[in-house]
Amino acid sequence: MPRQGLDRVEPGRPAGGHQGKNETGDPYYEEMAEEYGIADDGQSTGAAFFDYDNDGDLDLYILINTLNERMNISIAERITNGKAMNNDKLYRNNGDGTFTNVTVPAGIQYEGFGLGLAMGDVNKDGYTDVYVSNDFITNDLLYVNQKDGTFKNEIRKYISYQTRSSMGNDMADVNNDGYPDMFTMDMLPGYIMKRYWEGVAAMRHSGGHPTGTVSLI
Ligand SMILES: [Ca+2]
Ligand SMILES: [Ca+2]
Ligand SMILES: [Ca+2]
Ligand SMILES: [Ca+2]
Repeated sequence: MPRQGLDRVEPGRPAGGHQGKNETGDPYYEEMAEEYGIADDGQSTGAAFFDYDNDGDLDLYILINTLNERMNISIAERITNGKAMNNDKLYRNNGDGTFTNVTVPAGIQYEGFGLGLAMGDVNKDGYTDVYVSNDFITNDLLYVNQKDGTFKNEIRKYISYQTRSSMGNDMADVNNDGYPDMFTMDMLPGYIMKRYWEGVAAMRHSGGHPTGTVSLI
């Protein structure tokens, strides 16, 4: 089985930006994103290397969170064609020291507000799936690997209840059944939102002067 890395294994050649050891015997690195074709200019909040096509080299998922005017809109049609400013990115490792942006053809097309990224094989089919927690522009995304180089957002099929304003997330198999379980932080769950709007109503009732405080934890 090939070793997972940015490069195919070649004897005597270090992988990725790893430059081997310096004169003092310590490993050292060189910034080589430009050479590899992954010097992405998006406003990213996270990234993960994972082998989505099971060919032995690591591909790259980049989580995007671009501040833009759509963040002031609470009701708006979601962009699901890959053209949103807040669309995440997927780069396929070509195995020759270069990457190709395969975001749209791979089905990574949902507008987001990405704050958390986790990888795991949620259906135990041998292909890694992707969980993205989004704050409020879109629901969270569960990109299930279709095993043909594409992903499909199947979160409604897998999860009956989602967070309102997701922050970070993680995956771990907490009950040792072989299936990764998911944990997502919600900044504004329903009961907090209720307190918030009660506070706003009280403020309006008093002529603009707050009658109490609303704590958003
Ligand atoms: Ca790969
Ligand atoms: Ca590859
Ligand atoms: Ca899977
Ligand atoms: Ca489990």
